[in-house]
Amino acid sequence: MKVYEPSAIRNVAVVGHGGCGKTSLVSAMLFDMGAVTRLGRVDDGTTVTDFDPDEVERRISLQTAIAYGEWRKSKVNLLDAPGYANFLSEARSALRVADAALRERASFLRTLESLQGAFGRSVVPLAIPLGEEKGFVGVADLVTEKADVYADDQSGKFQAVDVPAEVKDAAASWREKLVEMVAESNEDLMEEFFDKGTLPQEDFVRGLRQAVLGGRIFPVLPASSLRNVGVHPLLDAIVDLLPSPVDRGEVEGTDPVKKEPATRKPAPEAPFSAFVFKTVADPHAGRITLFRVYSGTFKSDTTVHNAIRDVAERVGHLELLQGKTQTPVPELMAGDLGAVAKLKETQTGDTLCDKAHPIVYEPVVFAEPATTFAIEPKTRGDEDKISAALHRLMEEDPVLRLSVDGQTHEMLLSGNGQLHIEVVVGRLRKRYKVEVNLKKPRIPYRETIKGAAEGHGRHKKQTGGHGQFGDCKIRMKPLPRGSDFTFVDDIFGGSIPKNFIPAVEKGIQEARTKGFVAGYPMVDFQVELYDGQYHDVDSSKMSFKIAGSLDYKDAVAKCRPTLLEPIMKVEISVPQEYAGAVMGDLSSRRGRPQGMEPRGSMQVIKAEVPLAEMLSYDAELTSMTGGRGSYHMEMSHYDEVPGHLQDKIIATSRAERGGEVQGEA
Ligand SMILES: Nc1nc2c(ncn2[C@@H]2O[C@H](COP(=O)(O)OP(=O)(O)OP(=O)(O)O)[C@@H](O)[C@H]2O)c(=O)[nH]1
Ligand SMILES: [Mg+2]
Repeated sequence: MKVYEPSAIRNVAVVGHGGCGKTSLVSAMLFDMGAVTRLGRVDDGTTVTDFDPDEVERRISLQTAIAYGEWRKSKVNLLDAPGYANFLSEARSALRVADAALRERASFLRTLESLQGAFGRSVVPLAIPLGEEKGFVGVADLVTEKADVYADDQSGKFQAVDVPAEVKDAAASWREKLVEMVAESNEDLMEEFFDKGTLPQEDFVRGLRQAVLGGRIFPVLPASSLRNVGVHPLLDAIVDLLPSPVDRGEVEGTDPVKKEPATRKPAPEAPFSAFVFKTVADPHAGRITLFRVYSGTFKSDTTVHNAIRDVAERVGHLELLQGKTQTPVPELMAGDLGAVAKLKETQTGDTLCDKAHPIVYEPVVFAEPATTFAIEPKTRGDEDKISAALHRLMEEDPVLRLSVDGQTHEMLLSGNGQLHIEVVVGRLRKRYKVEVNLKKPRIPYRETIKGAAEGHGRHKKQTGGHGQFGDCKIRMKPLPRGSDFTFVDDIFGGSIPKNFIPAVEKGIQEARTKGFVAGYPMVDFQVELYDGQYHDVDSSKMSFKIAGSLDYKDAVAKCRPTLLEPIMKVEISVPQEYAGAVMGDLSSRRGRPQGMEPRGSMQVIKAEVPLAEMLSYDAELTSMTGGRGSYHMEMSHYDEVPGHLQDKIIATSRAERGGEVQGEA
């Protein structure tokens, strides 16, 4: 396998919204580069980069896959990222290790218009299509001023022809705009342009490259991946115009020993460093680590230093990945992407380097999970197996979280959305042979009191010989939200001996975990123990514990107990045109808007919404926005459940808990 110099490498992430044709385009590029011998199709499950059985079955990409080919002596590394919002974290990692992004859109002319609308004139076509839709047969290249007409057999073969008469005027006018844009991007070219009225071809091409590298021009090209038309000019543009790792310049990181900024040159002779952007948990091959070499040369069969974990990693064969297919390589130079199996300690986000020249690169930051489901094993006793399998899956999926709710004792699985969680459940079944049921998680309601009152608890039993006796009096009052519980010992004069007082508190503590109204923990209140009675022989810790719990019930009943529910801080990101509908929907979920702001082409809506109204939000946001909206939420605070909604929650909880609830509704 050939080893490529940094200047001959292009790392291109293909991004765009769900189902817009990214995987198909990657497939056509690989075929046209001769990296594969047939044109793979998403609909037949034959593409290189949608290789996971779930991807084939669902016909959507679930993870970033890498593939490569050679085009005009350069190595083109393609990162095919998923488009659906559920898997955006994967796209984030892909963009991190790419030097350029190819943004895939569905329709050329509409795309051009909307892009120019959003980003202005700097979005320019480098070619225009010959024909539309099914009649799209080729492209008129605005740089070479030639046209290519493609064979109708998806072979990608084409004939160079003169620009056809019907697009000649359009091509000339676009070319003129392009030359102007290039001239505008550089002062020398501007002068030349004013002198001569145009630019010599050589200067134009050089100026175009510089303008693209400098981010002053965003080129757009028409192509059909299914019909394999117009893909060659796209590959040419990748090699000619997009930055190589060398163009990207030095990479910034931190020296973990000196704790100061450090940089690395993307050169093969520099000290070695690489960033791990993804981990795949293969049930057979074990852990596969995907990395980008940022500096130096990574050689097979060496030992490297993991600068994050401060451990040595023994490295076996380095591999190139063509989707799932691995090809061993002796070494990889700065800028290249590759994989290595069976590293022991290394995780996604880690930096590998030369121990003598330590450096750490900033890890990719992932959004907090948006959705939580409760999971239960289909077969009793499978809990340990499930948790072990999920921990393996969490290694490759940093967004996934597993926890046990302290209050409801449910096993909770959190991820980016319902689709994400369903895919994980599918993997548990297929890879690890364990089955789980998904349920909406139970809402961790709480209870509190709204008034203050006194209570009296007396426990007295006289059965034959030794009796039981404890008597206590408390004052109970509400505390601010979030204060939980305070116990104040206000006994003077020994009406209850010191050694029994903790028993009273214990009795109240135990009783409050069972709530009063609906069996949820009672919070945000204070109890002040101020009086009581005891008996020299019959009093015991147990008697006072029982008295304490009776006292608690007596007081709570008079303190207007009520239910609290968790309120979430929700952030929703949707394309502008859906913002109104999403806002309207939030208000039907008892949401309180907290503001809206544009972020790129998206609107970010912030609101506080009760968790109870958000349990199936993922599916509904997907259907409201055609899969283009994403959201995440985190716990904000607890708030009282509105009166008219309490009865149902109380009835449900009482039915579930049988006779365990203490108070009367
Ligand atoms: N008509 C038409 N359909 C296309 C084109 N490109 C892709 N498709 C179809 O669109 C569907 C989605 O294509 P993919 O290539 O999987 O799209 P994607 O962007 O990779 O999708 P995700 O990775 O799931 O976001 C498939 O059924 C393709 O056959 C195209 O140029 N024209
Ligand atoms: Mg895809």
